[in-house]
Amino acid sequence: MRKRNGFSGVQRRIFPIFIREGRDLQQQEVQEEKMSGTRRRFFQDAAIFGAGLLGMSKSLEAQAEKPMRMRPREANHLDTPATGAPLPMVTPDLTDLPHEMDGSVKVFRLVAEPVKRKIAPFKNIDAWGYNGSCPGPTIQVQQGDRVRVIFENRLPESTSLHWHGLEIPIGQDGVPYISQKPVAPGEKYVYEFTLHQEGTFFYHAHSAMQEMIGQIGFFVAHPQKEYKPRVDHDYGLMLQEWAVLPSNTVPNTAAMEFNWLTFNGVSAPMTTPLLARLGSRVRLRIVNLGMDHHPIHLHGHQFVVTGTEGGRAPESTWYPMNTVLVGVAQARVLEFEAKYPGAWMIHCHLPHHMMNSMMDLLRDRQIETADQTDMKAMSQMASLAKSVPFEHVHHAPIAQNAESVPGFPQDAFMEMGMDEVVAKPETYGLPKNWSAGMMGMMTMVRVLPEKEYEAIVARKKASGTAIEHHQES
Ligand SMILES: [Cu+2]
Repeated sequence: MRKRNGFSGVQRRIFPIFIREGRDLQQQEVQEEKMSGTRRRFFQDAAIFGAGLLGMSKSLEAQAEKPMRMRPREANHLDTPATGAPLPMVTPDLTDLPHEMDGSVKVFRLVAEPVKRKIAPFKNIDAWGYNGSCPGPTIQVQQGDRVRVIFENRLPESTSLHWHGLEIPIGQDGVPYISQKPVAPGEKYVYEFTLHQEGTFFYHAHSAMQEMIGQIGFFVAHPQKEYKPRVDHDYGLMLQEWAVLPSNTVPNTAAMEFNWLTFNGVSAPMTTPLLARLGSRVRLRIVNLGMDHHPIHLHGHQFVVTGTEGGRAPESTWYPMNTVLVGVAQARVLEFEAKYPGAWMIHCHLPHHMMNSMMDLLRDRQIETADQTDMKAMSQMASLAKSVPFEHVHHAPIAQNAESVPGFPQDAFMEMGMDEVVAKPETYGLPKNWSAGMMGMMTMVRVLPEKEYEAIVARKKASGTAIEHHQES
């Protein structure tokens, strides 16, 4: 087994002290033995999972006897970048901003403008963003690049662009009145700088209310020298929160109570699952710009934080975690080995961030938390289903005497399946009613054995949803 893909690599990261200091080899061997036991079990699980999900278990059993084989530079990207080129980050539910070259300068065109965003199948909001997108399109460059951003303001008020975390000349810092004149509606402004850093950054308007109505986007600087260990998948998630009153579309940017929580501008179950090939190494970059700090939790796998908004962190600072607090204006970069097959949740663990606004859905038909009967609730759900795209109105079982129990209902009646309306290649093969378990600031990483992974990639290709990157050739 090649070290890069094998568990010896994982082991190096899990037990760095034994290995780095070259001592206690016996203990290392014990761990190695434990690992191979884990590996056996994990292949058995893989075979069972494969058989259950898509009925493609034949070659999996054979695979279980062989070491995993990884393609070089495989990725969530269908077109593998040329050797030596950085693996681009994929920002699900958003696009990348293309660029053109002016000599050796990478030239981007960014337009600030109002954006209508569907954040759930039954909820549209009037946000502001860039180039028709909220958050704005992802900018990806490489450390050392000379970057020019031709910025145009099509908002009804003045704005500017701040490059969060970049060490660039003061004239490029984008703070109104301090480092530049505000860019008036209809005006253009050109930002240009050379990037000496690597890491996960972002751009945003440097005005509080504009930030809260959505004016932010990823700015990723890939390192000149590839990070070690290299990853097979690289994903970005932008955290935002919105206060939108029932029957309204305009977020209240002064509110402190948020009822819509989004990853990359959409609430679960509209968030597109992240795909990871079983045995691959996954990087996840998370940026937060809102009024709350979000503890982001990954199910089923431990990860290490390999970087912050300040760039790559030394390996000596990495330690196992499964929940990372992403504070406001911070970036946290996680990496993990996708070892266990399944659809594993990634979500903010603040309970109120794990749901969408029932108030907004139900409007005046809000289910009261007292004096409620199953039949009444179901009839409310049924009338709701006429105006919103639920495919099935039902709920998990409740006790016969439920209504006599103080506190009932809590989560009963909250489950609304809408598998069909949010279906896309990445949701293919998920269990029926999966969408009823997904709400708010939530997505999942689907760790898939080879054949299942390939089946979904084929569906993405067929549906034309394959993500294309604008790599220099
Ligand atoms: Cu949260």
